Amino acid sequence: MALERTFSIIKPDATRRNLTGQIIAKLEDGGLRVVAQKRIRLSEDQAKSFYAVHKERPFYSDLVSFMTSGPVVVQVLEGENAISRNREIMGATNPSEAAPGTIRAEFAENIEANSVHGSDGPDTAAEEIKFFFTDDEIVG
Ligand code: RTP
Ligand code: MG
Repeated sequence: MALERTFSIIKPDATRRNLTGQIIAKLEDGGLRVVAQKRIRLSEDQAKSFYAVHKERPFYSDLVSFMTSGPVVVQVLEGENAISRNREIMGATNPSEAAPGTIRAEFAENIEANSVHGSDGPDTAAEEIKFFFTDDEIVG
């Protein structure tokens, strides 16, 4: 299988606890390469638009508040089957259901403050990468 790219966010609960390096180590140990990265503060508009797919869900406004509550690290990750590989390394959305050794099992605080985001398919990966990065910011 050819190299694939996915989009990742290290969420505010993780940057607050200074876990960025430990999370990146798990991504790299899992076979992914960071090919673009920046630390930013999401605006309310960015968070609302990024999570627009969830706008009818009961947790939407809490999620937008959480995602704007502190710095995030946005990344493009590259590797074989990067999209599904990243979701394996992250673990289940709810840390109480996440497999041992996954990022969420080790670091997530709860189902919302769950330390990382990863794209869920090729179309969302492409859209999410474009939302945060220009082509010349990605160095494979
Ligand atoms: P993500 O999009 O962040 O990679 O996470 P995911 O696919 O595992 O989960 P998704 O269903 O897409 O939900 C997006 C994010 O919303 C928050 N959430 N809160 N309070 C709740 O019940 C609840 N459910 C989801 C989490 O931050 C989740 O990652
Ligand atoms: Mg999702």
